[in-house]
Amino acid sequence: MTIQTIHSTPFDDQRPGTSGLRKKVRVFEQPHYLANFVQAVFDAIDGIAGKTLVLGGDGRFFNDTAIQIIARMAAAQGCARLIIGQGGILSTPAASHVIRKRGADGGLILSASHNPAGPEEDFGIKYNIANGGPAPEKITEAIYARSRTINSYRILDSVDLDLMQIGNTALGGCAVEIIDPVADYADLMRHLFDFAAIRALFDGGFTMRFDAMNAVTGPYAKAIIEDQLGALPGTVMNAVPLPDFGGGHPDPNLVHAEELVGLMFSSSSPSFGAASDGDGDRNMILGHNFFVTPSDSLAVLAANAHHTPGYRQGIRGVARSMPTSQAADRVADTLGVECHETPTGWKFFGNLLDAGKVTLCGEESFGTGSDHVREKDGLWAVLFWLNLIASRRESVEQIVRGHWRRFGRNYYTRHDYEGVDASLAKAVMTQLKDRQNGLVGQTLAGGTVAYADDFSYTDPVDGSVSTGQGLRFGFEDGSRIVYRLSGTGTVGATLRVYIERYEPDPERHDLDTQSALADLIELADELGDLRNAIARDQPDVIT
Ligand code: G16
Repeated sequence: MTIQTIHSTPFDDQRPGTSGLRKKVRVFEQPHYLANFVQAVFDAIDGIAGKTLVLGGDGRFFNDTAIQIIARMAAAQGCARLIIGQGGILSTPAASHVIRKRGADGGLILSASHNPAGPEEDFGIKYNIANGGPAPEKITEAIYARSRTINSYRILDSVDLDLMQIGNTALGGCAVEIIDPVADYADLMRHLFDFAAIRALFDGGFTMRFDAMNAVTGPYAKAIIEDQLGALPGTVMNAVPLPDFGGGHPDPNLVHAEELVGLMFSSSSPSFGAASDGDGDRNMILGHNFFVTPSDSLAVLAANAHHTPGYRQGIRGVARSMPTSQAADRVADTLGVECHETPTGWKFFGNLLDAGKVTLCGEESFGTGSDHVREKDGLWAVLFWLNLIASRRESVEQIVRGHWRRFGRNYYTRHDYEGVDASLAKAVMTQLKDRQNGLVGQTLAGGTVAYADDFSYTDPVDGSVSTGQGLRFGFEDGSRIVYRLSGTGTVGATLRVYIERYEPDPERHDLDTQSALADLIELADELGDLRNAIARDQPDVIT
């Protein structure tokens, strides 16, 4: 086997976004595109020689091709050990766990998360560090800088690895271990949650559906929910991971998980419904005729963590991304624990988790997780809810309504305008920023503006500062309108508008969310002048 040095020229579009580099498959298929980026990662981390790297992805189209290229590059550059999920499969949280458990130096996770897959759809790659979490900005910026100057990479001239054969093999001088992608993760879950109580729940006739959306969580959910917890066969729907996710859009929300949503909002609904996304880090929680917003889910888990074996000792603190509703803040306040507000992106939770400042984290974008790994974790959230249902003997709706009675309700919605011309979206943000000048103290939609700013975050652990993280319009009663441009899309720009209002009065906890927020929604359209500026009458997706 010879080591080849391949000459290439830099690409200027390899800056990692909110969660790694995400592009159309056709972009990744360009000669040298993936290899250049991987070389930029290796260079930015001072090389891969002597290191252990975990490798896996969500099984989408191009996953196996990419794994073969990365493995041969790592082997050519002195990597000591590669740990790869069988078939090239590892859910994002499982990859995070394997990195931690095996003491690896890092990992490359191949996924474009909830974005559709297939030859004409999306692919992605991100580097996770030794704590199992996404690389912080310092590293992603170094990768980007290197990608702009790179002019060659080294790769082993070898045959493909057999990714299906569990066990040890070698690639040049690099030891390669193909592992069962589910086993370690399932073990971890067994330690965190009361499997006996959940099993008793299912034995007693409790029913659920978990929609794996033909993406990576199918094998994980089948092994844990059906085989280990005893749920009826067929509980996991769309359980077979497919390279194009069955042509679907594996984003677990009310719009894209329509099959599950239809079932949960019908008379034949099971008691509990849940879904995860392409790479298994997102989750949606549903009861019969009842949707739990991700922000509420975080708050409920924080308030009830003591019901589970893994968090029986209580939680140290909670962190949420800035646009996530402030429901969890109220719980933290009551529990007397720390509460942190970070920019969007799971990478910002890593330091807080490592420093033991927080135990639970969550984001409005259907992400919830804890210090058990350094990624958000879809199936973990589902098991947490099952544990709560089993120990409280209440339905999803009863648990959430009880939570609102105790803490008040944060009505919350997100409006997404997708595929907007990037320059128009930028102009909206500039215009909004200008509007913020002198706004504090003024009355808008009957509320007094308490602050109007561009969110910036100083990491309390390493002091790093991240600016330009979203425009906030906050009111004295705690209501907020936030505007942000997504960092995960691959076509044009996605403008996100997040709207929130706190309602302490239990008599007013039954309103439809869009009606409860109607005046703020109107104000948000008006402030952004969205009808004129991007010529859209309504959002593409409302969650
Ligand atoms: C990623 C990040 C999340 C973020 C989400 C949405 O999730 O890991 O932290 O909240 O994107 O980001 P944006 O609003 O910039 O599109 P995932 O599930 O796509 O990896």
